[in-house]
Amino acid sequence: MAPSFPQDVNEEINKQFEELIQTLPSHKGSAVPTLINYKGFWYPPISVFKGVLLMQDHFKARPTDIFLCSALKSGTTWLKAIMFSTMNRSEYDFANHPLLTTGPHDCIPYLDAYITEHDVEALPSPRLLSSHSAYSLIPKSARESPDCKIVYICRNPKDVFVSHYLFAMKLRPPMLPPVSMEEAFDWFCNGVCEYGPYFEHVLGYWKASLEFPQKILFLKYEEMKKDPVKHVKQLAEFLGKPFSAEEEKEGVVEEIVKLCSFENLTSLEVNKTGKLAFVPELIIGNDNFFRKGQVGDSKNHLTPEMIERLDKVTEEKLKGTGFAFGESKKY
Ligand code: PAP
Repeated sequence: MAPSFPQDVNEEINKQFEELIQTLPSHKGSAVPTLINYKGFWYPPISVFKGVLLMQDHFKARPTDIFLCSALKSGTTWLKAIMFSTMNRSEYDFANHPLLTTGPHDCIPYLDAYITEHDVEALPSPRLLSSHSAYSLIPKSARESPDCKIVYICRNPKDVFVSHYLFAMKLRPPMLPPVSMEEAFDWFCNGVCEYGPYFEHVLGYWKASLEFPQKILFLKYEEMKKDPVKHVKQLAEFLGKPFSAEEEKEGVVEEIVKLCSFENLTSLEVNKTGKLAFVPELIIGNDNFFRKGQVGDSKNHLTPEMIERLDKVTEEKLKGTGFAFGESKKY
């Protein structure tokens, strides 16, 4: 594990990991049999959790680091493609772009898992990294650095739940008893989901983005779907790489939007048949990260009662925060 860390750090983390998975509160999970609650958030007790322990105190943020943070199923794959192509736009031409042969998840390492197997210090600056962890659990040095940037994406909870449930059922080992959508829905409404509670995850980043607007850009999946060009420009500006007038005239923004579109990415062989190894025990076909890519598909899966319940939970959770999901009331 973690070849870049001294042996005493590895030993300490392994010991902590073994102790915590025995002692932390647990709950049934959907993709995995059990989730454990660490400092208020639910994790699968696999080596990704070791990564979370490692990255909090043993990751050294650089001022040039850029983090893409998100809860599950909020638009990470899409934003990875957009961030990678925006940041590296002068390196590659669109006809021969790495994203044509590499899945978006392989373009930006998932730090929570990556740190357990790789030397993060060996990555060249500026490092683009992703995390599904809550704001309070991403590396302390990244939170405290005035310069390193965080881009967060959220999505309306109904679509997040449905997207995750369908994904989880594909990943759930077949020897385990199935979990019904009703059961998983109940857990989600009660705050139990991987890396969640969902609302606390979103609100943690939302509040931090209000406090540190130069450091944290908060995006909404639905708004990006409505006007991707505007959001790619906003992202580039935030990351200190605004598009020049010449680039805009040449249609570079539109090229990025087209390259990263659901239609384009799903047409590529790498995203149909390629596989992704987050950690040795978590190997996932790239196709699992693409399903419909639409806003509001949850209405085709949830009953009116479920919609009413989740809308009510959402209203209660957001009361007094000033935050609203993108278009969440329309479906
Ligand atoms: P992750 O948390 O496992 O990384 P993430 O990429 O955040 O998943 O979310 C997957 C969702 O984004 C899927 O939504 P759906 O189940 O409602 O369809 C997926 O289809 C959608 N998605 C993936 N790529 C794109 C894209 N290029 N544009 C829009 N949506 C996308």
